[in-house]
Amino acid sequence: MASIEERFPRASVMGVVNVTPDSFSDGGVNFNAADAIAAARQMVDEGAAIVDVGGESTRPGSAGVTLDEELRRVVPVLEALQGEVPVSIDTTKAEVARRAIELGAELVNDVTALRGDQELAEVVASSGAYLCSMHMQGDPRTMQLDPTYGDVAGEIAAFLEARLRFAVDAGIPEERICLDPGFGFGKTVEQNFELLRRLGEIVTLGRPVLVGISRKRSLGRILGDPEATTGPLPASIAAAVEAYERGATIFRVHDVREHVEALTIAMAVETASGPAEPGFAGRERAGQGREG
Ligand code: HH2
Repeated sequence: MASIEERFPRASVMGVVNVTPDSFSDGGVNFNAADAIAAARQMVDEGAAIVDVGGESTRPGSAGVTLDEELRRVVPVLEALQGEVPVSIDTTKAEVARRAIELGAELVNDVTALRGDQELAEVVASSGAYLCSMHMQGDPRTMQLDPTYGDVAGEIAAFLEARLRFAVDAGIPEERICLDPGFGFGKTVEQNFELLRRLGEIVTLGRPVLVGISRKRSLGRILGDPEATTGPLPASIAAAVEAYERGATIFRVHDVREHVEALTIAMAVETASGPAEPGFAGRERAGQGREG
């Protein structure tokens, strides 16, 4: 079975498909299953290596949804995409992950880093799915009230290393795990930017790093709106390219085509040999030429 770095070479884009009425930047846009399915197909055509389907918002202040409601939202989408679009499931619930894997999901994206549902580690371990293990201080309801760190990058690196060990001890092979510092999950604007600047300290843990900074509110706040709840696309792209330059591998984004284009340029600069072969699964289909 392919390691996560073989399956998702640097840089790979993960498109966000929120089947929710209340996500922080696109709540309601893909709440209807038909819209979510169409959005997922389009993301792959635009070069996404995988789409991350989620039925529960984790925005600051959110309270969560029941298991039945989450399944009701994501199952029809997963059924339609099965065998056609590579899917990751963004869930903290073992039962949702189990159903999603049955329906073809290859990656479980758990924002609790296996600290929530006690059954989730076993579901991932026994299925052979990939795992994204993310840092969060507190929980979505309260995480932005007063996030506090002595050394933000150092503490998050130590946390992710410990959660990696936990996952491996639970039977999930290390080569199937990627790590995510969790931009916006219990972090102030300053902490998010320090974390981005020092992302190399997470990369040195030796696992692929996934970043989800697309549209996050810190971007809007740096631009001068102290009440911003989202950030604009150019700011998202700049942050993604900064993360790429510090070694990030997988980019969880809402605007796939624009990020694929920006990251293709960043990759071409790094390799000095034109766009690298791996990474953007849909590049050929999206008709992006390789000459000139
Ligand atoms: N961010 C969100 C949700 N899931 N997963 C990972 N691994 N990393 C992230 O940064 C991340 C995530 C929040 O973004 P979004 O899904 O657009 O919003 P919401 O949680 O409100 O649905």
